[in-house]
Amino acid sequence: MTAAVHTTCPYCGVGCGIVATPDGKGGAAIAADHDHPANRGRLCSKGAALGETLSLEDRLLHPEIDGQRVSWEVALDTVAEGLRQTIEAHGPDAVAFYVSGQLLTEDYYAANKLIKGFLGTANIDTNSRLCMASSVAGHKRAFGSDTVPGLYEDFERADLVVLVGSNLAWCHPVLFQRLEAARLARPSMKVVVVDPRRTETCDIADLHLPLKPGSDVALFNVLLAGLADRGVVDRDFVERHTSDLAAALAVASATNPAVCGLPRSDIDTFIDWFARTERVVTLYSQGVNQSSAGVDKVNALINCHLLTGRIGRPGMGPFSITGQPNAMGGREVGALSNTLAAHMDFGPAGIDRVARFWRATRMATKPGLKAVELFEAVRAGRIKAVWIMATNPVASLPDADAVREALRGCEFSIVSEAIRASDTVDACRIRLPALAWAEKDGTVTNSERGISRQRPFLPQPGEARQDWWILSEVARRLGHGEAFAWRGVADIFREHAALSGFENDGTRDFDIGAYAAIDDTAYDALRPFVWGGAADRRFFGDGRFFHADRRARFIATTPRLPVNAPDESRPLILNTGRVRDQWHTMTRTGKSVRLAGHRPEPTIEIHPDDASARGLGDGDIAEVTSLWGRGALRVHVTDSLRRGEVFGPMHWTAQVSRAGRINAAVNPAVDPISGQPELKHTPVEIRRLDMRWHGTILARRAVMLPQISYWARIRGAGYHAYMVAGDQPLAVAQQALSAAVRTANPGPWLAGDKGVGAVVSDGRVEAVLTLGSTYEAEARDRFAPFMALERLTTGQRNELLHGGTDMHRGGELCACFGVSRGAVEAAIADGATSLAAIGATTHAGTSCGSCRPEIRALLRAARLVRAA
Ligand SMILES: Nc1nc2c(c(=O)[nH]1)N[C@H]1C(S)=C(S)[C@@H](COP(=O)(O)OP(=O)(O)OC[C@H]3O[C@@H](n4cnc5c(=O)[nH]c(N)nc54)[C@H](O)[C@@H]3O)O[C@H]1N2
Ligand SMILES: Nc1nc2c(c(=O)[nH]1)N[C@H]1C(S)=C(S)[C@@H](COP(=O)(O)OP(=O)(O)OC[C@H]3O[C@@H](n4cnc5c(=O)[nH]c(N)nc54)[C@H](O)[C@@H]3O)O[C@H]1N2
Ligand code: SF4
Ligand SMILES: [Mo]
Repeated sequence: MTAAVHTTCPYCGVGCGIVATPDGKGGAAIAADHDHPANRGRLCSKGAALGETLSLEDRLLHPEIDGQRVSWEVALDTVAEGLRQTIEAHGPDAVAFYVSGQLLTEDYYAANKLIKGFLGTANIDTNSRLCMASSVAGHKRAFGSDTVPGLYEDFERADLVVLVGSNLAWCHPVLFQRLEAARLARPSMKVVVVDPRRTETCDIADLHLPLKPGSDVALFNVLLAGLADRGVVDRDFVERHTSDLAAALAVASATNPAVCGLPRSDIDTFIDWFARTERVVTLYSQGVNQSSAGVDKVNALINCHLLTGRIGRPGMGPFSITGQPNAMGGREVGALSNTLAAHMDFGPAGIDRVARFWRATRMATKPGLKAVELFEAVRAGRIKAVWIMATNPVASLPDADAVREALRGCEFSIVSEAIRASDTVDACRIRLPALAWAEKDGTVTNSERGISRQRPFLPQPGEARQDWWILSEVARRLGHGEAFAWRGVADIFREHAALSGFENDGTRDFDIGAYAAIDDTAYDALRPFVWGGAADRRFFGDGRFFHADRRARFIATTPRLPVNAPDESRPLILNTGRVRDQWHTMTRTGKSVRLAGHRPEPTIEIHPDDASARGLGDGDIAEVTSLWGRGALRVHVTDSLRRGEVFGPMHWTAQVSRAGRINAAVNPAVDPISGQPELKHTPVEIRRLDMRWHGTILARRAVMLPQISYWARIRGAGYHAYMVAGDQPLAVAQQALSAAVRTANPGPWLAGDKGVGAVVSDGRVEAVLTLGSTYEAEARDRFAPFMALERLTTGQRNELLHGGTDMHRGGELCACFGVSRGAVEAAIADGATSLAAIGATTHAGTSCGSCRPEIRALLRAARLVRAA
């Protein structure tokens, strides 16, 4: 295989098209697809670095039981027999699947069909429960169906874009770039960001509303009442196509805006802009969904679009942006525990229809457990067999230590995984090797209902198999061969399409029945397409919703406080989320060198006032403690947060840090309707850990670190980088760490100044260690250039041991060209005053563009300094 293959990015829900050209040596060149409607030639830093994630060194390549390699026959027989015995002895509800929005639609369909149609339980939930379950529930309450009405082009055609709880610049960078470009072309367009933090997304905001966490319902109630007061009501639309406005308005009018903690004038500006602008898109993400009031937040903002009739027409509507590449496919196959396939529900008609279509032998007849309760049931022993696919719950579920304990105590834990070691793999008994992105075949659906092909471009490694195949082999062993007799993914896609059209007649939004007869060649060549909607592919422009009376519902949303409130012993609110260059639990982005530099460590961000009240300084190590657990992270002091709130990234796991796994501390409170956990609001306290030394290690071969209070590791080019700290005396640490470094990286040891030591063999640096009583943020960047040299000159050796260089100061800003913050600052100091000028001298910001908000921030800071 060396021809270029058109496929889809495996990361975020934007669903960018990618052209992959294998190099014949296991790698591939990755480029943006210029013809794909989602990105038209754009990629972000993560997508552009996909080529660095393809190596096989960390892959799970053979089935394993209790740490022993076994054949597929043995593994599949064991899984099937275990499921059969569990069901026989304890009933179907003692079995559960926990799956993922990162499965392809065909895999997802197979998992859902097996458990709901043939094992007799709906105990299948997906990590999308943590991601967009509140949107699903909010859509259903408002529209009678889980429909995303709009299209990406609506952002470009809107005159006002409201981003609620979305850090679009970092989490959906290509859409952010499209928005940025649209704004440049049409400067009258306005952007409002509603987020307690001042994120990089605020870079393009005309108005930032840093509301009190959890107060979105109040804000949108106040907006609804404000619109009604100003008479901005589409009376015709409201009368003909909606119901229950009075109750919603009554609650909205009684809402006190003060709970948002915002200046009244800013709220008024927001209402004015919304009132004045016909074309408004309200895009929202995890700041809305991951909340104990998530569903109400969704409905509060949809209410405003229903009142003004601004839905389903160009440039307007509520827009739930999905996180994972196939979050939408998961909704289509109905893999949430409370939904059925093809956008059907657990009503008698839905159950009967799906059962007939599948010729189900043991159809689930009631909804199953939702993610958090599902793992509680595993821990309590009510669920005795659990099968996890394409997700890492020991890192990504709240109260994560309890999840690990649940899995370790489970008699029959199965994980289908692409990689050999993860926090979840480590806790499971049976490990099944799954194919990964470059090898997989099927379809995914992006945030705008766009279905695209993922096509394999690398050979299948080892004995790894695609998830649908593993599932059908187990099904066959359980006696369901006929229902799972697919020869390939095209068979599954046709069945999925046929079910969507089965007895539909316009009663369900999701209908791709036209594809039920697609042949293999056409499936292989399938071009990206958006399903459903009217002629312009939008839903609801005609006012026809999917409740039985075809009307949409206003929902009366009463503001309420988050479930766990801060108190004296835990006065801070822990907010969590993403950073620009890492994807979830770092199993893939963590392999990339160029993605490592932007945020190399797990940090806890804190406001300067809260930091000084606790004696915390930038670079300290702090312990974050909640009622559920704790973590140890690097402190970053920043006024981008409100007082009383701290922020930690979700990405670090036990594989790459000692205690950066933030979900050990995150509370498992959930929304009462959607069951989505409140991942953005945990009461915590933070205290400084007294470290007696800090250090950095760069080593070509991985080092087994001794017991120390803090460590985090990342990739370097041909080496591992460790940031370390501890509370032993410095001399003791120096000895223990240099011994550990030298055990893994043997060779002559050279001692330098200021706690620097290095193994230099034949003139090449094998490892370098620096330890001191204070934290040196720049050490990794200072030593990195030496690791790139095959042979040190005498001058370079002196520099390494006695000086170092600061050419890479400040960490990596531009991941595409490896340009440091220091280099950009130097360009500014040399007179560059624009993005273009910086691009011309350093290349920074000229490729994927993900770093442009940060460059602009540096330019602004420099302007302020000059003005002062
Ligand atoms: N780089 C990167 N991109 C990703 C991912 C990744 O791992 N890395 N993951 C993908 C996935 S699966 C998802 S779901 C998306 C998530 O995409 P986003 O939802 O944009 O990302 P988050 O950082 O989780 O959270 C968004 C914002 O919600 C804010 N927030 C917290 N509490 C509140 C509140 O009460 N109200 C409001 N209005 N805002 C609040 C946070 O401060 C945060 O800035 O990203 C996708 N894209
Ligand atoms: N504190 C906090 N926690 C959060 C969030 C937050 O904002 N804050 N966000 C939540 C959200 S929105 C999400 S979506 C989740 C994401 O959390 P997870 O789903 O747990 O994170 P990933 O690292 O994407 O895990 C996917 C796993 O699947 C494996 N894999 C990749 N491809 C395949 C495949 O084809 N088959 C199989 N079988 N395995 C494969 C990968 O190696 C990886 O281990 O995290 C949630 N957790
Ligand atoms: S925006 Fe980035 S991560 Fe998302 S699909 Fe496009 S390239 Fe992939
Ligand atoms: Mo997500």
